[in-house]
Amino acid sequence: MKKVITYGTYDLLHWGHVNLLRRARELGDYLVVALSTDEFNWNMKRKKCYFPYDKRKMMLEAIRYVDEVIPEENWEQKDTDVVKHGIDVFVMGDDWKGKFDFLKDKCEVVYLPRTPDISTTQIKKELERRQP
Ligand code: C2G
Repeated sequence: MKKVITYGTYDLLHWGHVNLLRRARELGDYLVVALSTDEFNWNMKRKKCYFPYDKRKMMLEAIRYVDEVIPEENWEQKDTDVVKHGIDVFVMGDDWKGKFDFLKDKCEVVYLPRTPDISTTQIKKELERRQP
């Protein structure tokens, strides 16, 4: 079984996320998503999630392309994750291009083109703009 892993916040889930998950899953037979915890998002990414971890996890688990969701608690866990979970392919959107090449000695590293014209930041800004 060819196992794929990808990481992310996946807050305000949108079609750009689903597009990434679909293509990631197509690279193997099993997709693990390492989902950033609320603490990691705030402490390390200065991102305050709209939805808490358990809701973001539940939504990801409902996506047909996703086989397993694990917590992403720090930047350093990727090395151990790919070994612990027997990962063959590490996938991220190409906004991260080159950032995870250090994993190439453990697994294939693939950066997929981001889906244009959609992002969580864009959704939040558009909602603010529509406020009366
Ligand atoms: N993505 C995409 N197209 C978009 C928006 C996002 O392909 N329009 C991809 C990103 O490139 C990423 C994934 O969807 O691979 C999840 O995006 P985020 O939730 O924004 O992830 P991020 O906050 O970048 O966290 O350790 C890595 C980090 O956890 C990644």
